[in-house]
Amino acid sequence: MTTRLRRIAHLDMDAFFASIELLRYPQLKGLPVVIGGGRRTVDDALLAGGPGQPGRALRFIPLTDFPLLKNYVGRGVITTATYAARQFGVGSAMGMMKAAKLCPQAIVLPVDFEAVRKYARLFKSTVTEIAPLMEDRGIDEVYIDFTDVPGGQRGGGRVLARLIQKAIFEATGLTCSVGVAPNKLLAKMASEFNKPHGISIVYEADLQTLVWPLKCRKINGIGPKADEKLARLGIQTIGELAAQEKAFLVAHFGKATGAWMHEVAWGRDNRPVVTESEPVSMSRETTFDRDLHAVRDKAALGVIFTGLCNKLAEDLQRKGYAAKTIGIKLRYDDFKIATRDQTCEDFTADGRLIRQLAGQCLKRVPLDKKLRLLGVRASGLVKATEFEKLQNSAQERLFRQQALGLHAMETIAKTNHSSGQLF
Ligand code: DCP
Ligand code: MG
Repeated sequence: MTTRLRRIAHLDMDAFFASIELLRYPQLKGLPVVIGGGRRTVDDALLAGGPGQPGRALRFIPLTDFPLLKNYVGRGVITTATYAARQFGVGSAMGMMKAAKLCPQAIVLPVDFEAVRKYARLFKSTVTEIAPLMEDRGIDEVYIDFTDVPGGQRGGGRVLARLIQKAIFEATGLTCSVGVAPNKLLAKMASEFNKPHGISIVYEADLQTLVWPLKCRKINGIGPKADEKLARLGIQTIGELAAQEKAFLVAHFGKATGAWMHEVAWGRDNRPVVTESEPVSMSRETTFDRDLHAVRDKAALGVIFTGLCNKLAEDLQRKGYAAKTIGIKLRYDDFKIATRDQTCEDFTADGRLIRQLAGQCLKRVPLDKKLRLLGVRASGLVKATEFEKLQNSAQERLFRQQALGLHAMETIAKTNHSSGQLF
């Protein structure tokens, strides 16, 4: 039996925001296009078309109708550029006016954040369908643990990387680049080696030939400041960094950073691939414009309280969670804080039930002082899909729930009638 090597992939979409625009306007393929500038008004103008041609199909808009960089006036910066535009030296974070000098003929389009989010979700879900151990690293990049995935070892990870690239292209029409290496640090560097639409495989033994010639700045974590300081010390490349004594780096950069620099220069990194962390709790709170009193401002407080509970329920539903525990937080006019919570029999994302439980919490705190702040919190969260599975699989549970629901309503009804109680 062959031993499994640790194989970690870093996947990064190619010219992400720009490639998304090319899906919308395929006639721009191969041309220099930069993304930046104002809102989607440019786009609306394109869509509207000239007189007598309202709402032209986007793919038929003639090239001459697209705005050019040379006509751009303003202080906007470029978020990204197609590879055709990059040949002119145009790229991310460059001022548009400066870029116009380098590539006046480039077409300028604004970012469509909604489309960006949609494609980001789509490519990430395509990855997890094939390789479930994925760490979300931002809008267009992820780490993937290939080690135990079928095909993850073949060709050092090349077979699986190719499969994922193909699946993403089929799902989105977009290309990406993948680096596969023994750890995240090296994988992140490797994904840039063959951009766009490339795959690079790096083994431990490649450190000297592939990694050491690179500039220190290529290490994820060495920013412009550290890089400048390294340069002042005569250290330009990762190889030169690796040649330094650890003690020397510690003396110049401090214990933690110095030791870390030494490790990364030698290609060592044990960080695990961390799959999406689940939120522990969600909350909504509000500070009042003026301090409110539980009895004298009862009506106003009641409205605010119900509003918070409904917003919290919406948050849970939108993000797909249900909560086991509902709590409240009060801040009094003397800035003292009181919290209480209540655990329910089942999970909930229902505004009315949250309001009932939070109301029960409120009965357990002193309400003689004025209040500055009121908050509602949901914790003990589960994914709503898990919750539904639980529900569907046990019919008796549902009956029990209904019975409890009725009981809860009775309790609420009783307390509503008792005097001196706020909720
Ligand atoms: N982005 C941004 N502002 C920046 C850099 C990037 O808004 N200063 C956005 C636009 C990019 C996206 O983030 O499309 C992803 O960033 P990348 O650095 O991965 O750049 P690209 O995906 O555009 O190009 P590459 O092919 O080099 O990955
Ligand atoms: Mg990218």
